[in-house]
Amino acid sequence: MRIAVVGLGYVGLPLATALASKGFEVVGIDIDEKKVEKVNKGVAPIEEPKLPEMLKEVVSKGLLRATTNYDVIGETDAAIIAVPTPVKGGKADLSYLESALREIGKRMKEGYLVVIESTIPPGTTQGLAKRVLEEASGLKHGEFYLAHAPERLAPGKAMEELFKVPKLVGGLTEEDAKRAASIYSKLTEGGVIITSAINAEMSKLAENTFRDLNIAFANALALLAEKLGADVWEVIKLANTHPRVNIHLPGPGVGGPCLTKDPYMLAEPMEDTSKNLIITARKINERMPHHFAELVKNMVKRGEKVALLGLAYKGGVDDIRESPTLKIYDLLKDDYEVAVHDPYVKEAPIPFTNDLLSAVRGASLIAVVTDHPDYKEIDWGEVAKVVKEKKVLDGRNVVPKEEVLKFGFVYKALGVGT
Ligand code: SAJ
Repeated sequence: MRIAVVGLGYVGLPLATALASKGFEVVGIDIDEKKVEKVNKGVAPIEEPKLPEMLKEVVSKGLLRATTNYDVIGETDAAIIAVPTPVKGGKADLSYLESALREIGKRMKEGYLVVIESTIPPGTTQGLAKRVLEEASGLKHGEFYLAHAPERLAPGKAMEELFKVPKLVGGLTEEDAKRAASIYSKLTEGGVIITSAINAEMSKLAENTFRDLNIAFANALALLAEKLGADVWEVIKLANTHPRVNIHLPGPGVGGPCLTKDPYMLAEPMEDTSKNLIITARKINERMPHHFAELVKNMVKRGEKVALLGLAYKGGVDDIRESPTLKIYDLLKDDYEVAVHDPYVKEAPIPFTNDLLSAVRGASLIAVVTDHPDYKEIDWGEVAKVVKEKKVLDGRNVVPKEEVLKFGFVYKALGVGT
């Protein structure tokens, strides 16, 4: 089977590579010529563990190639769409999706299958997608097939999860779903679950919104613990000993491309009270970088140097999309000399270093923003020698408290009151 994957980003490229590794003949389509060139050379334009090796192999075997030209749709049997669906002003911008659908529609023949992996507002497959494909192709649904198989990949684990996580496949009819499922059943050991398009659309948004609500609750507890003189990390650990409780962790913010936007897509068509639940949780999470910046300001005099540890939006990855650190940097940069450290990040719109000692040298406060595993292993003795003032603010409960106290640091954690 020949498959076109439209959009060679964080979702599309790992998927195209994984499909090719299972023997499908895959052609990737992207509007970015530079990206296409790189892929054709077997070089990954995005950072994702294990992707470079796999990509190189499938490209060299001729199983994956890339192009900017949609005419290749005519040589394929199915297209999987993985283009961005950003949220602007609380509403999903579906213009990239619509344009991809139109370009595919113009070129697809009877019997063609279109699968949407992009995260979309409920009703988009039945509404916009079917309409645009019918208009552009002149075919009626039934003469072509249409399904929604939402991506569920966590950046940093994509090449594992593609082959392991159960795949939800929602069709407009069962026939649509079965056709799409026949592709994914060759990809994932986690199994393929067939459902309707509307259920697949809603469940994808529900997964990420559940996580966002849960983290917002943890953050609300952190703010309360600070006020009452409790320790939120201990409170959550205790509550989670209950067999039916699983409270997530608080922190200086919720970043990444998914949790920061998907809740808005789910909330948009809801009636007010339900919508408020989701929007309020988002607001709590969106306020956390401000709260963290306030904690910093309470610990250190204006004009001093502050070292922010972690620029990636979560631990163990080099991805800075919607990272809370970007916001915190912005909130502090006018009043402090701010140095940002990250062990993994290679490119960013703000100054940063991969060298920890240069970031903390002369600092009056070290503030940990990201839960990189590396921050559990810091040599605090060495750090103590180069800082101006020995003060640590731990936003993620990753710093070994006893260890830093031993070297004479003042230690404060987010979510812990005095
Ligand atoms: N975070 C917390 N506290 C926690 C867990 C996470 O503050 O207890 C923060 C992280 O630091 C990060 C943000 O939340 O800034 C988001 O990280 P994440 O680990 O929740 O997930 P993502 O955004 O990398 O990926 C999510 C995943 N969804 C779920 O786990 C339900 C992934 O499986 C989805 O495929 C992905 O969104 C997506 O593309 O939709």
